[in-house]
Amino acid sequence: MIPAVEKAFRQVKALKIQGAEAVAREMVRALAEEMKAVEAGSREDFLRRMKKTAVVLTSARPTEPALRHAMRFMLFQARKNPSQDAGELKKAVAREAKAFEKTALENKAKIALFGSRLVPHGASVLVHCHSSTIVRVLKKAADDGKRIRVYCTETRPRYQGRVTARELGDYGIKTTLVVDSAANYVLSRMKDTDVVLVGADAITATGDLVNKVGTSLIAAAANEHGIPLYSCTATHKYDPLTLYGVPELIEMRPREEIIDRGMRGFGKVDVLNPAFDVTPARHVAAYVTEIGVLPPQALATAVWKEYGLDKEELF
Ligand code: RUB
Repeated sequence: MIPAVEKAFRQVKALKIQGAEAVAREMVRALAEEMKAVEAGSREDFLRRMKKTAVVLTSARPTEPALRHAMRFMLFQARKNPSQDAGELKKAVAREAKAFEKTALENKAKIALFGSRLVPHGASVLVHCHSSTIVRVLKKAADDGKRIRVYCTETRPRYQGRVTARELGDYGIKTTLVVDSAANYVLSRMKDTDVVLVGADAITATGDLVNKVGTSLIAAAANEHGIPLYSCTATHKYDPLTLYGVPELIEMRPREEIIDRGMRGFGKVDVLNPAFDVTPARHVAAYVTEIGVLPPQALATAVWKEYGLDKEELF
């Protein structure tokens, strides 16, 4: 891999670039950069190398269907015109990477519009982790003149919630940072017009939500208090492999994220550090997507209806 692509890979792996959307876009750019530098002897050679690079880039975050989807989409686009030689393919891949980015931005604007309509004036909103989509929804609500209060969980162990809190605070939105375990306390004081908003890393065929670890606990508590939880996400987080019985992998992160170098006396202690967890569909009020606000059970069908069956090679 060329140095710039290696750097992108390292940054994604180390969570310096995080959030499903940002990861997918960065890797599409990286794939296009790598393919620009490749000297392929033939169309077949080009496509073989492209697939190899896509598989390597995907391995940076194993639980990122948006990333897998983006890589599949790029391969599918590259393969679809058999008359293109290696030189033409190079240009086509660069074009597709730009188109991917454009569509992602357009989708996000639609989700921001639909999602902001679910946030009433005067509402309190609880959010978890850092989702660029959620930040966009909340900024849109603020742009529309709604006065809202957002509670951000810190999101241990990597504190992505601090990023959210800073971004919203800087935008002039009233923001409160709380420790993760205060989520139930916040929810218990909410009124029934308030909402919980989270992003998504993956959505399964049965409508379950895979998102930052802790989401399922917040969702269960929100359900208990009668507060709706919406997941705002582009439909490319839907993982078609789950339709064929493939379980969603949960990425395990290193122990050093929890037991850092300064902590003594933990040599005999094991650490479990899952990056994500699964929220059952029954705790998700709806998915707010670019094609509309969908109940979890309808999402898979709606995606198929809108975009057709996923005929791309699944890996
Ligand atoms: C981030 C996370 C986000 C989703 C959605 O986890 O769980 O909620 O990725 O983000 P991590 P977006 O920090 O481990 O990547 O809406 O930006 O796609």
